[in-house]
Amino acid sequence: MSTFTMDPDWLPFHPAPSKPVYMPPAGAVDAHCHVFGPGDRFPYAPERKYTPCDAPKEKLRELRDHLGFSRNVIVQATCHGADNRALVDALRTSSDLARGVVTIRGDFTDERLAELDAAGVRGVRFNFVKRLVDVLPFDALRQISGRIKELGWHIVIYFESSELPELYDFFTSLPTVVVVDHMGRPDVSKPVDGPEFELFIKMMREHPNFWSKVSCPERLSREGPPDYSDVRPFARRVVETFPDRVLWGTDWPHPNMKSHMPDDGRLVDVIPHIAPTGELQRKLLIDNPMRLYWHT
Ligand code: 0GY
Repeated sequence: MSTFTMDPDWLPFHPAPSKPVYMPPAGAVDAHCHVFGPGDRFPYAPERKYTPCDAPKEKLRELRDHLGFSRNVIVQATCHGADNRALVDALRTSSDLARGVVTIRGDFTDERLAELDAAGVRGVRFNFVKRLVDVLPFDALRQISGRIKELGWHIVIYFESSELPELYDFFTSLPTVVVVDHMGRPDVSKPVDGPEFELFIKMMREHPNFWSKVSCPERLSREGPPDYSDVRPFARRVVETFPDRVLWGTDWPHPNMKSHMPDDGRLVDVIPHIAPTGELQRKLLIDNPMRLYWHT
């Protein structure tokens, strides 16, 4: 009997994703995915906002191979709080094919950070989505930014587009490379050249240390699967405008999806629509993530 029971409305990941029609180039990196538990071995955090189904490293690897990817970047999800053990275990057993982005607290010692670095951690995630976290300790985040800069790590930020005006100055004062999750979650019912998305584009344009993940059409779309056609113009604009600062990820196992659970194969099939040339695809899937996470 498992120690944890997933939330009653939790949607588990797709049991048998299709094989993508689009074949990623050899060496492609899925730069945004998670591992959950298993809860019996790596307990979920007491302060979590949701209890997911277990999504262990073995399943992630199976998916990686099935979709035709070579490497993963595993991002700490809020259900594990700042307990990064499941993620670190996945990195240490990955044969150098995975890197990590963790959550840390101000009281982590330098030794602990060095251990994370040795395991393959290359960044920290600051989560500003209010349904996922309780507090935004700006001073602590600033202090953490200074410490991880010394390690050559970067910061991943996750926020709702409606919050960007308020958070803009804080974000643009961060001293490292800053990677924005899911294009800053644009409201895709608004125009792609409207003021809301323009603010995000301006942040990218005026701050060359900013990168974006062009991930999660399934979260942003109003039209839904399998094409997610309303999200494509947003992602394509970002890829074509900032080809050297974009990353792509599955977001497996798709926490907190309520409308539907995506078929990961169909998500991969969105890639050629947002990165229409071989060169853009190579940058998005290989050159950029390899530079940021494997320092090649
Ligand atoms: C994502 C998105 C979500 C969840 C988390 O850390 C998390 O719990 O990131 C979400 O609920 O939108 O990127 O996985």
